Amino acid sequence: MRNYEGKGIQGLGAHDQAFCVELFRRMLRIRRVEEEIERRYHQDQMKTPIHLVIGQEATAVGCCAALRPTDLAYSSHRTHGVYLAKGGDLRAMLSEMHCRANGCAGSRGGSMHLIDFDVGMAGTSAIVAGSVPLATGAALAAKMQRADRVIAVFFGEAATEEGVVSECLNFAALKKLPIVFFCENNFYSVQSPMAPRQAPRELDRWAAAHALPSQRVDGMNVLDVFDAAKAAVARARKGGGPSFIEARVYRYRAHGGAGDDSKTGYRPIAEREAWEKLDPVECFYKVIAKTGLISDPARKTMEQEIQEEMQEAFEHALASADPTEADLYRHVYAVG
Ligand SMILES: Cc1ncc(C[n+]2csc(CCOP(=O)(O)OP(=O)(O)O)c2C)c(N)n1
Ligand SMILES: [Mg+2]
Repeated sequence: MRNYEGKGIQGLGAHDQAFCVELFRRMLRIRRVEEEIERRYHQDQMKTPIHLVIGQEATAVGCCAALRPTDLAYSSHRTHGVYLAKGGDLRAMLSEMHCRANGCAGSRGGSMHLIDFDVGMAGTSAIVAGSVPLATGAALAAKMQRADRVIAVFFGEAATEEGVVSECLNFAALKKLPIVFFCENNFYSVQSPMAPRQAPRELDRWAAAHALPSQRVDGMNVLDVFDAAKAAVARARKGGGPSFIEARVYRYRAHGGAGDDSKTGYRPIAEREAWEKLDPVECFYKVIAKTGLISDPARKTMEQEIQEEMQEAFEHALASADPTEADLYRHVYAVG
């Protein structure tokens, strides 16, 4: 519970109580959906690579809670958390992962390419840093159209090793674009730790050198994330320009696929275990339970509702039709 200490009365500060319970429900839902994806993954019915966010739920939920449905979110290859936190349709996500015609990307993308324009989930990309210039372009469009729209883009710390991210920070600061750059720093790129990849540097300070407000938050603490995102979104909406948030997090599972890969030796098991004590879902539950906002029976009901929704969504995906040959030629543009 270290991560909720000193945050005002019993850790919740001035946040609305129902809102806190809702943040918990959103994180729990993402956790349970991913656990079920993981449990079923070896049945080989999901024809897609997966990158689980288990352990990183607070970043997506905290930041997306600061966005309106009309604001846009973009994400990296680690997609499920942002998609669901932004309000993406669970059935369409699972259909996509099962390569069904009614998937959210028409079965063309799989887990790494989730999109739901109805709720402002504007897209995700398998290319490290690939979403960052797309989001920056969308922010330029919002500004040129004088639209009341803020863009948030999520990316891992490895994306900051790609030149295009520097270019986007510079361009967004120069043009005062309405965008929040949200870096989820989980310290690893696949199985490479930071030391061989980046000269010792603080990412929040590196970003600040591009002349935009930048801060580091505790990414395991959904309220810290929300507060930082709320301020950054408000600033962008007022025409104050971009911000950068570095959230330190830890993924509890393998880089890709199901299960944990720590036993291959690239990261100490004790390191993962230490971060598991900061579990964003369970630590927050303890805080809201201690404060009397939720009881164990109420949580049980919440768990049951999530289970029912999830099982129905899996069944729906499995019962949905495969794409047909004709679908191959839809959305294809060729110049003769
Ligand atoms: C341009 C590019 N280079 C390399 C890869 C291979 N790759 C896929 S995910 C990944 C790690 C990305 O790490 P990070 O951005 O920190 O995100 P995380 O997986 O830790 O969430 C790499 C190197 C890729 N997809 N795209
Ligand atoms: Mg990383």
